[in-house]
Amino acid sequence: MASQPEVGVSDFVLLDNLTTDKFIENLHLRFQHNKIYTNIGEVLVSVNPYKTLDIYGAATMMQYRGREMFEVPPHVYAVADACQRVLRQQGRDTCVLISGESGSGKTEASKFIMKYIAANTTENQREYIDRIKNVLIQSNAILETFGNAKTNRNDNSSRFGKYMDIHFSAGGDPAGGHVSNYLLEKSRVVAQQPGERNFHAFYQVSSSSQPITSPLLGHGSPSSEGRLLSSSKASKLGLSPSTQYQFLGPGRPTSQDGQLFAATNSAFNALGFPPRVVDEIWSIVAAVVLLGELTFSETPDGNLHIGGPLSQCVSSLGISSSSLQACMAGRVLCAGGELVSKQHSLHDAAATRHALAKAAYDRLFAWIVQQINKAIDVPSGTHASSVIGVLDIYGFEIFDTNSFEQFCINYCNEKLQQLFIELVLKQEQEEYSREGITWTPVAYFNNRVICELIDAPHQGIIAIMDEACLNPTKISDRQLLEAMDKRLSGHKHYTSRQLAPTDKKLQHGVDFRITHYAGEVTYAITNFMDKNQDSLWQDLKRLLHSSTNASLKDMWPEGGTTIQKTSKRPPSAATLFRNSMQALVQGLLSKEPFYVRCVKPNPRQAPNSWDEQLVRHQVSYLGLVENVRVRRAGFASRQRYDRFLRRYKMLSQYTWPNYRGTSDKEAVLVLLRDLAVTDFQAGHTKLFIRSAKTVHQLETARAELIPSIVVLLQKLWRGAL
Ligand code: AOV
Ligand code: MG
Repeated sequence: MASQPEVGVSDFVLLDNLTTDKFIENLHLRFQHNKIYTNIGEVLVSVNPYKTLDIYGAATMMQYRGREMFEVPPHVYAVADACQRVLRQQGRDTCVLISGESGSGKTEASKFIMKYIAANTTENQREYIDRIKNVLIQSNAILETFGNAKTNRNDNSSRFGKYMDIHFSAGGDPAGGHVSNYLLEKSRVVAQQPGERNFHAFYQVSSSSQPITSPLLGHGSPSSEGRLLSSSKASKLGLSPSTQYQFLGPGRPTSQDGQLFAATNSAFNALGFPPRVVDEIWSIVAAVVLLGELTFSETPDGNLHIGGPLSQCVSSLGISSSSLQACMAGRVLCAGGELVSKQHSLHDAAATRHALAKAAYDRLFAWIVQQINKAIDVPSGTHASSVIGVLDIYGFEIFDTNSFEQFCINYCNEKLQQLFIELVLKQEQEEYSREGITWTPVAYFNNRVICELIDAPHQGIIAIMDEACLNPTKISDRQLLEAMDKRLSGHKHYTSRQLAPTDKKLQHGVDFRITHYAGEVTYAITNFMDKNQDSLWQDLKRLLHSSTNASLKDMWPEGGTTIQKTSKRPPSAATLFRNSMQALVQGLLSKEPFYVRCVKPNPRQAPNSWDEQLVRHQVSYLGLVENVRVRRAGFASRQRYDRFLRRYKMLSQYTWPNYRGTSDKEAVLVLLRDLAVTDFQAGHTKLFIRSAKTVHQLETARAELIPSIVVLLQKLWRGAL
């Protein structure tokens, strides 16, 4: 690779006199020179440039192919290549864990990794592999349309957690994939904070009634489908780009939304979604917007009257006006084992409408992920042997008002940080002391205590919330907060106004505060009970199942059953989320992890702007300086003596073909002395080599010797020697 002048140090391990100031100085210096990537050993630190850099093209990709991380400048491609190499050479599953706060560049990094992995394939079955690659990459476009939105932190913020497994054939080529999605922020469907938008899909479909002048149109069949939809279907959907819709807030669709609409349709086409299904998906999205426009009033004879675009709304949902009317006017309940009808007040009707809109969209999203999985699944008959997992979650976030969704999102970030601490900081240090390696322990903050505050059985916040939800008498949000206060008083990371009466930043009876690893967040308890219970009237499920929109019907199979007199309460939203996080962590633990730690340079999403305080805060809570300390005292390689000896014994006349001494450890030390290798420490059972370069040199020497050894062995076998 053409060597470029070094800016600062490209690996923090090489910094003289490591301090947080020096760390930030190096990060800033490199950022100013557009060197957004810096290593900490094999951990990659990435700073969002908020501008397009010419560092992701095919030529750059070629420079990283098959190269060791220490041979090439730090880059997200180097991480992707290392992942693929471990997979190909050792047959081990790997994963990339991308973390950082909202807007720090996680989703972009995940896409670059996928792009690199997809491009780095062999020449076998080119056409088939090209299709798989295309499908994997296009699936991202659909997920972003339906699962991302503009927030005050990020114009394209992921509002769901995404973990994608890419499956590889025995030859090392992508064979398919699987997406797991975590808790979509569905409250956004009906309301957004000032300055934010609803999910992109809503604006894309509303912009579709405008003639689309996208450069993406005019390239083959997918685009003509986009055009077709824009002219005929969109007007049928009854949406107009210039109308202000309740659920869409003050923001109007932009020309970019129009272009992205075409791109989304093109992606649907690439994944093999039939045009009928695509039409049905957009119908549901449009119907959700129209649900927000319905008005409720009472007729003189006391019945519910629905005004607004009712006929358009029900036609898009594929249901009858009368059935929607019935579900808004009242519901059937099971009380004391008997089914009874309950009439809705106007307020109940509006709340039911909101619940229906959220549930319809949430289920639509989950269903789209299922369809994507069918499209990218490893075809039967193909043997997929290993996996690279890419985790791209919603980043840690603090808004003016933080609710149940932020609570879950920030908990997810705590779990990921805990995984990083366990694997990178804790286990590494524990191994050193176990092996008797000379070592000064590095102090770091272990956020396990915060994870437990949230998810400990019986005592954690989730357990307290679930208990309240199970209570036969209805518990209010305020009562829930009181229960939490009672059980959590004295916990260092939990505060409420009741526990700290002088803390004027907290509203009495409403707010509680968690001191997260990444900062203090004040949560408003309002709606925690409802959001955790997350129940939907059975009538509404039946309503959606009755749809003539075949996709919508398919999304609500449980609506096909009769109303049950006794239905078991399903697990709460927080419990489901906690379980899915625990399963995720278990899955990740079985893979060899690589880390990308993303840093946001300023809160304005602006290029060339550096907010020292913001960066310092992230460097601190990500534990980056501690990471360098552990790494510095750390070692690039550790191997059991017997394995090391077996692999390298041919490199010394004293150990080849056999060492005549007493132990493997002794043999390894003789071998190293003969090779003049000094940057190691000898543990009780393992050898620790400090630099990756030394390991590389050993590997090269071995590779050079192998052909002559093979010749020698052949001669031996033939009795020629
Ligand atoms: P996030 O995934 O970490 O936030 P994104 O990956 O969406 O953040 O990045 C936010 C924006 O920063 C992108 O839309 C790009 O405009 C810009 N950006 C990020 N990385 C790069 C890069 N390498 N080069 C150029 N621009 C970049 V969130 O989903 O809100 O938690 O939770
Ligand atoms: Mg994201």
